[in-house]
Amino acid sequence: MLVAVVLIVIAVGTVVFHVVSPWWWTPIASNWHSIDDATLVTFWITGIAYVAVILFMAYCAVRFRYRKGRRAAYEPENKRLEWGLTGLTSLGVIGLLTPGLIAWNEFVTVPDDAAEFEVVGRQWQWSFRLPGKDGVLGASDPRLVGGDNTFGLDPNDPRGQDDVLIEGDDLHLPLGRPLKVLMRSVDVIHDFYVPHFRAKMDIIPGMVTHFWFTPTRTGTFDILCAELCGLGHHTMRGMVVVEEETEYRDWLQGQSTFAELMARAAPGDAVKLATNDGREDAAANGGARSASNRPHPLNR
Ligand SMILES: [Cu+2]
Repeated sequence: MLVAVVLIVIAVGTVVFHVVSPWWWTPIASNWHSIDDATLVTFWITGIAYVAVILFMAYCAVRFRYRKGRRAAYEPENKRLEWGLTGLTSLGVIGLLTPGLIAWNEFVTVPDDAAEFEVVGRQWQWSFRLPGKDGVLGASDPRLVGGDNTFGLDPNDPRGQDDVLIEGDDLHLPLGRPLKVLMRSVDVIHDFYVPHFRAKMDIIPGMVTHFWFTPTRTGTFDILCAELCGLGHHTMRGMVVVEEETEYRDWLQGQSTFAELMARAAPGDAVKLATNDGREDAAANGGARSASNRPHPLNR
């Protein structure tokens, strides 16, 4: 009897703690309510299954407890029970998978009017590239990554000349516009994650991954790396600032383009972009090492 009471207290306590928990999601700042809904459905299904299994255990502990002289009946096959459990489990699995698959399909199906920007992951900092006046990102190639071309942009591609490069500083984005995120890594697997946007995606060296979202409120939000990517993984933090279109335009005006940075760089010298102090340390501790020691492709 004591076992049954303990089991019921655990089940009820867990549910009560979930309801009054001090930990909950950050207030959402993007269009991805469907991702929150999918998570809520998961909570409901796993929660109901959890309570049902524990209550069944408590019931069994009382109903089938030891009594002198009583023997268990041996029943190796019970078709009705097996079909029932198979059907119930299948319904549960379908309920768990379907909302996620629907949300995932929306997450990677980019609307035609989405504007593009790029996130580059590197041990251990985030860099960003925004299209310039032509609205198009220029070509890039991992083989072009070098000391003064940390993004590996093709210097011969005219579309890349006006690309705006942000390294070691905050990413600014305009409010209310659908945005397609293109992600590249120059070293290992990273994962671009903004909890307020409910959005995250692995970044795999050698390929470009993507998703899309629309920022729905202004503010400054954390960017994290959700993939253990080396010793300095915990320092791989960044900020995204969502602001009104006019403020965003003003900020964009003040940033350097690829052409300006290349013109400013003496041949062979590393370009120093705006870098926050803490993040500069992280990069100096090995983050930029692999990239900066390679000869620049133009000087070979
Ligand atoms: Cu990382």
